[in-house]
Amino acid sequence: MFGTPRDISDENWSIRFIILCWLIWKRRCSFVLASEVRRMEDILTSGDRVADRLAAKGRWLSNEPTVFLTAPDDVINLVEDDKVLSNLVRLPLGLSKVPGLYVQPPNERIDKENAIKLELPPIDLSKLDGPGHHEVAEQIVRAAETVGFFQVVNHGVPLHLIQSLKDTAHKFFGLPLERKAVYLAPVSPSPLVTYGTSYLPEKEKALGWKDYILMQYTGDDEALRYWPDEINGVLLEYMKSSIVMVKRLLRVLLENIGVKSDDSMIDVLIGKKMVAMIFYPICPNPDVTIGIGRHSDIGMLTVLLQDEVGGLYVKVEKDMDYEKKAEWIEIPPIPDALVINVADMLQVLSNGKYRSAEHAVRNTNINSRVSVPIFTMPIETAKIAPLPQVVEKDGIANYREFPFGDYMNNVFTNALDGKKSLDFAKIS
Ligand SMILES: O=C(O)CCC(=O)C(=O)O
Repeated sequence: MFGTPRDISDENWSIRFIILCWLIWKRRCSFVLASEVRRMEDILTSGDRVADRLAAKGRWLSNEPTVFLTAPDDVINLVEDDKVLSNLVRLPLGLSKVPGLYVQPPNERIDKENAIKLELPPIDLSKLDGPGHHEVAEQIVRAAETVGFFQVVNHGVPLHLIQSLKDTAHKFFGLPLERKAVYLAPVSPSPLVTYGTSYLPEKEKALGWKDYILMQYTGDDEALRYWPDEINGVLLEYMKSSIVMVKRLLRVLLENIGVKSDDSMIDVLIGKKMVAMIFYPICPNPDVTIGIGRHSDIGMLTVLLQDEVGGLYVKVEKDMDYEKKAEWIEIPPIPDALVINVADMLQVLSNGKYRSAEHAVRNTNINSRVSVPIFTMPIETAKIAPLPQVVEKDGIANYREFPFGDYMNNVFTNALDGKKSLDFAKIS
């Protein structure tokens, strides 16, 4: 029944042989993979011409989905296990299931069943300079005081520019990875430009399902020199005409709280600008991921260009009209409209009268989406505190005074967490 001693020894040899082959194969794989990763780390920290070197590694760094999908599971697991590396390498486009690092805890997801669409018509800014001024100003103020988000049309930003920007964004993110990887944070030729997926992967609970390129504006010359050539022209033009609109909106909002603003005041309040281009790839499991997690913007006003795909949601706060109806309000795309939202500094200056809205982006499994936000914010040395005219009226200041640079540093060293950023300034 048990066979002869000779038989047993034969069986032992074949089992040993199989185990030996398996061990050699496994050792070889882990050696290859570990060295790949070490070389990646070298590259990413070396400050070398990263593009050439990443290009040479196209086998699994390519953003060709099929190439990535043919990579051994171990490669995917390695990238999956390392948040920072995964953030730097690439979203695994084309996967049929999102890797674990992108799966959000249930309380961070956006449940579509728990959301309503904001059906308010967009505000027509062409009427702001005519007899309709009062009515339009009231619409802007009401929106800033309630949801903190509104959409505008006839805003003065040329429509051909908006279309061209969307096309440019799709083209840019469609470039081979090595062309974009030169802007990865550790190796970017300028601190003004950063490419990545999640903003602070080492601190976030799960990664965002997106890619972004973030550019600081410090002047035209620097923008033309350091922002990617493929996008700098159209982005600069878009930013400049958007800023004209931001100034008009800001004047209306300040006037409503009794503050007469002049050019020098506005220049301080929106003296710092950042522009991002964001790409949300099609997601196989949009119910468990998030494009950008819950956050409020840190500056004054944000101008957002979103394409026709949708996915932008505002969190309903306790005292909102929508409180009993839903947890989220969807801001649907409107052709030719731009989205405007109130950010933290405007909430502070208005002593809480204007609402910096907590918002997030949900992915879809139907289309990839692009958006282009322009963040306007005070210069870093500006001392921010509720404006005296509002404090006098309210009888109390709800926020302390601080330099904007300190606020910014605090936000940029912490993971996104809804409106927690404002705790830095609150007097409780
Ligand atoms: O992509 C969007 O619609 C929103 C982007 C956003 O919230 C941000 O970049 O802060």
